Amino acid sequence: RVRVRGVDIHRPIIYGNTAVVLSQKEREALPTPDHTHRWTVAVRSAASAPDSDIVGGADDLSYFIKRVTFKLHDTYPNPNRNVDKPPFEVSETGWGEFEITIRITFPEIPPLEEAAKMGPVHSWQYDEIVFRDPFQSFLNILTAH
Ligand code: SLL
Repeated sequence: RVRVRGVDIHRPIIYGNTAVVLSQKEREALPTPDHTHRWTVAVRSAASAPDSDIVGGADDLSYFIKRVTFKLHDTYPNPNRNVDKPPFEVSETGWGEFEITIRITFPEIPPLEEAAKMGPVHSWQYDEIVFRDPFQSFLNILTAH
C-alpha cells in the first residue's frame, strides 16, 4: 500500500437540497397529510448537466464513492439512510426544517492493523471568534496579549 506523497487530487462535488410545497391534493394522498413539502437531499458531481433542470449531476461519482449516509431528523423512520449507488440522494416528505449530516465512505479503507501503524488522523478546521462591539474592559484583556 503506497502513499503518493506531495499529491493533492480534487473531485468537485456539490451537496444540498431542493424542496417544493405540496398541493392540497398531494397532501391528502399522503399517509401523513400533515406533511407540507417534498424534498430531496443529494451529493452530486459539481459538473452540471446542461440540458437538465437538475443541479449538477452529470458525472458519476460511484467510481470513488462507496456509500453516502444521510442522517435525517429522528422524527423520520430509519433516520440513517445509506445510499450505495448513484444517484446519491434521498427524497422524502415532511413538515419541518432540520439539519442533515452527510457521511461519505470511500472504497479504500486500510485494514485496522495497518491504520494503527499510520499514527493519528488529524482533522482540524480554522475559525475565528468575533467579538462585535466589545466592552472596553474585555477589549483591554484581548489586546493586552
Ligand atoms: C424541530 N426543526 O426542531 C424541528 C424538527 C422535524 C421535521 C423538524 C417529518 C417527520 C415525519 C418531519 O418533517 N420532521 O413525520 O416523517 O422541532
